[in-house]
Amino acid sequence: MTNNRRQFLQLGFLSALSTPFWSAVPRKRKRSTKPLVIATWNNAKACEAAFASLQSGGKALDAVEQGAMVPEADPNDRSVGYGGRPDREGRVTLDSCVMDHRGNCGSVVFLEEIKHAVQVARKVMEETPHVILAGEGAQQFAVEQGFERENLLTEASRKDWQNWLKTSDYKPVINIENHDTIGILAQDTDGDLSGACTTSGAAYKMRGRVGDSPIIGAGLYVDNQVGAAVGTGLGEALLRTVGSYLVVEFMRQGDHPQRACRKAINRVMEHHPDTYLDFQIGLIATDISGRTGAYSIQPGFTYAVMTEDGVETFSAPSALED
Ligand code: SD4
Repeated sequence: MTNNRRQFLQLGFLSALSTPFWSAVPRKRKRSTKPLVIATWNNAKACEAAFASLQSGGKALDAVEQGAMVPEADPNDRSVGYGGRPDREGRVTLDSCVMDHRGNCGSVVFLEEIKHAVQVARKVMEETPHVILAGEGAQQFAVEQGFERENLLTEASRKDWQNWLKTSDYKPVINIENHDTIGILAQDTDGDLSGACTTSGAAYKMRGRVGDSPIIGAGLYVDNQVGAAVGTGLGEALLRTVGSYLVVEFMRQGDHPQRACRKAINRVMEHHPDTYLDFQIGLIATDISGRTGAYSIQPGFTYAVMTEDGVETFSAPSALED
């Protein structure tokens, strides 16, 4: 045996001894090509719109955009787009982002008077050299792209805000004032993943406040080699923990999406030991093999999944119930 070969074998043997078995690279899962959509809260209609897009040959990115536009246009969804609850000055400001299977992303933050923030986020991704546009600049860009300015404050949301002004107590009500933001993930028939998230943010937030929903890694993350995750709830907690990215990283290490969501929720709670009882965070995820999962801190978080078998809404398991 040559010296080189002996050295090589010795090194191989030593490195096998020093490599703990749990750090072995997880087996790559087989990519599913069955269309799938998963969305936060009771967004079954959004799932149906997204799924219809997949079935007519749309890519996952088209699907999540179509899905997110449903609650954006719905005045009864009080956390998204038209009809969303305003900030404490009575102005509706929107946050949204998209991420595709190539790792491209686009986002708008603090956008006013444009209903379909998710479409503007996609335009930022596709038509600009940037990832995020904010406030006036985002609105100017939207108008240049042909979007119309419109008043997004409905009478119902204006009345609620005026009631809120009587106390001006900023303590978002769990599962109510941080409820219904849509985070939506899709897998298309090529097996590619994309995601979108769109919201009017925390009700009665300070003017200028931006949450997790338009921030890649916090509110949404997609890695086409691993899976995708999206969050809802009190955005500050997901910003502090980069929650969606964390879910994807747990999946990369081999965790099932369900376990990955639970571990990320545990991390959020560890990060907020004195306050986690006072807020909600919900996370949903899918991996490339079409397995899905969800988990929240508080009970009450729901999510919808659509496959060829139809759409179904589930209650996510939660840390406080388990
Ligand atoms: C935010 N995460 O702005 C959003 C709110 C939300 O359901 O998820 N509402 O903090």
